[in-house]
Amino acid sequence: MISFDHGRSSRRDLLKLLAGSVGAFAASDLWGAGETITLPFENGTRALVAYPGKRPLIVLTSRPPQLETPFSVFNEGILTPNDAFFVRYHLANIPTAIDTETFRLTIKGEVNTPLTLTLDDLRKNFEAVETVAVAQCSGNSRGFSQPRVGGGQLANGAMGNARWKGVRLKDVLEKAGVKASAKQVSFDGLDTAVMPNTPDFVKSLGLPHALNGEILIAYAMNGEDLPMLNGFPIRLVVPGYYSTYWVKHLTEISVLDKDFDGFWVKTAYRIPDTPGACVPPGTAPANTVPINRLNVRSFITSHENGAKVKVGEKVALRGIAFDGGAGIKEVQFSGDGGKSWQSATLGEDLGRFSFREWTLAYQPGAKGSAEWKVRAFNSVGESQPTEALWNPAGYMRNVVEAVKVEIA
Ligand SMILES: Nc1nc2c(c(=O)[nH]1)N[C@H]1C(S)=C(S)[C@@H](COP(=O)(O)O)O[C@H]1N2
Ligand SMILES: [Mo]
Repeated sequence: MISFDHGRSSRRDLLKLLAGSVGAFAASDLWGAGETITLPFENGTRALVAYPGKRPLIVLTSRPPQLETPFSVFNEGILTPNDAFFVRYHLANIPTAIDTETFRLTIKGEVNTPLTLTLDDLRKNFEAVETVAVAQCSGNSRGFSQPRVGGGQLANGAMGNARWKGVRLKDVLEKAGVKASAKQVSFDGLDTAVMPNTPDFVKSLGLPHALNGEILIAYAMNGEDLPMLNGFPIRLVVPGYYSTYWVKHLTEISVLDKDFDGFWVKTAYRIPDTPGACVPPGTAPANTVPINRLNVRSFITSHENGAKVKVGEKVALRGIAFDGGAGIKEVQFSGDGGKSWQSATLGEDLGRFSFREWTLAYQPGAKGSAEWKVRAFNSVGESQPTEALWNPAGYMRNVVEAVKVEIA
C-alpha cells in the first residue's frame, strides 16, 4: 500500500490512498486548527485546513469536503497549482483509496461493443491530448448574491485553471461504436450517497456535444496524476462548461436512447431559460434549462480590497479573464469606478478555454479612495453586466468586479 502523497505520484503505485482519511476531519478539528479567513460577506468566516495533497484551503464543508481556493493563489500564475485547486463533492462517500490495477471504466448502453477499460488501456490504446481549461463551479461567487440565496456560500475561489491530459471522449465512444439510436451520454463516478434515497451524482451531455472532440477523459493535471480529491484516477473535462459536468473518479459511461432524467440534471443545476440566465430578484423562473457554458469573467489579482498604493507611482496591475470558449479578445481597466476605461495588455494565449492573463502599468492620479474595476470582452462581443444579475441558485455570477483601494 502506498500512501497518497501529492507530487510524488507514480503510475506504478498499485493502490492510491488518501492519507489521513478525509472522514477523520470533524468540524471541531477544523476549528481547532486555528487559522481562519473571513470572506467579504456576512457569515464569511471559514477555517483554513490542509487536506491530504492540498495546502491550507478554505473549508466550506468537511463531509464531504468542499474546499475553496484562497483568492491570492490566482496571482501566483495562470495555471492553478494542484495543491491549491478547489474541491467540490455532493455525496459523503468519496473514494479515499483506489486500486489502479483493478480500476475499470465501462462504456455501455447504445453501443455496438460495450467496453471495460483499464487505466493502461486508456494510456496505451488511445491518442493522448492536452487542453488548458478552466473548471468553475456553477455556484462560484454565490456568497455575493443579493438577496442572499441558499447553497454553498462561496467567494470567488471555486474555480481553477489547469493543463489537463488524457484521451478524447469521442475516441472512446467511437471505439465502442455509438448506435444510431443514441441520444445522450451519462457519466458516473465512484462516489456514492450515504442514504439510499439520495440520488447518485450522475451527469449527462447530448450526443453531439459528447462527440465534439473537445471533451477529455483526463488522467493528468498540470503534469501529475490527478489529486485524489480532484478525481483520481480519471475525470471528465468538459472545456467551456461549468465543472458540474466534469465527473470525478469516472467509472461508467452510458450511451442512452433518450434524454437522461437523473436528479442532478433534471432537477438540480438548472438556470432560468432567459437571456443572462436571470430573473427579477426574489422571483422564480417560469422555465429552466440545464446550466451549460461559462459566461465572461475577469478579475484583478494583483490587488485586493484595502490595498494601499502611492499617488504618482506606477502600479503593476495584473489579473485574469476567461469565458466559455469563444476566447478573450480584450480586457479593460477603470481606475475611477467605471467612468473611464483603458485597454490592458493580454498575456500568453494558452487556448480559448484557459485563463488569460492581463497586465497594465497604471499611475493613480489623485489621493483618496478609489474603486478599480476590470471587464473583459470575448471574440463574439460578449462582456459582463455592470449590475449583478440574480437567479434563485446564485449561479453564473459575472458582474464587473470592483476592488477598493486607498491612494496615499
Ligand atoms: N464524482 C463526482 N464528480 C463531480 C462532483 C461530485 O460531486 N462527484 N461534483 C461536480 C461539481 S458540481 C464540481 S464544481 C466539480 C468540482 O471539481 P473539483 O473538486 O476537482 O474542483 O466536480 C464535479 N464532478
Ligand atoms: Mo459545482
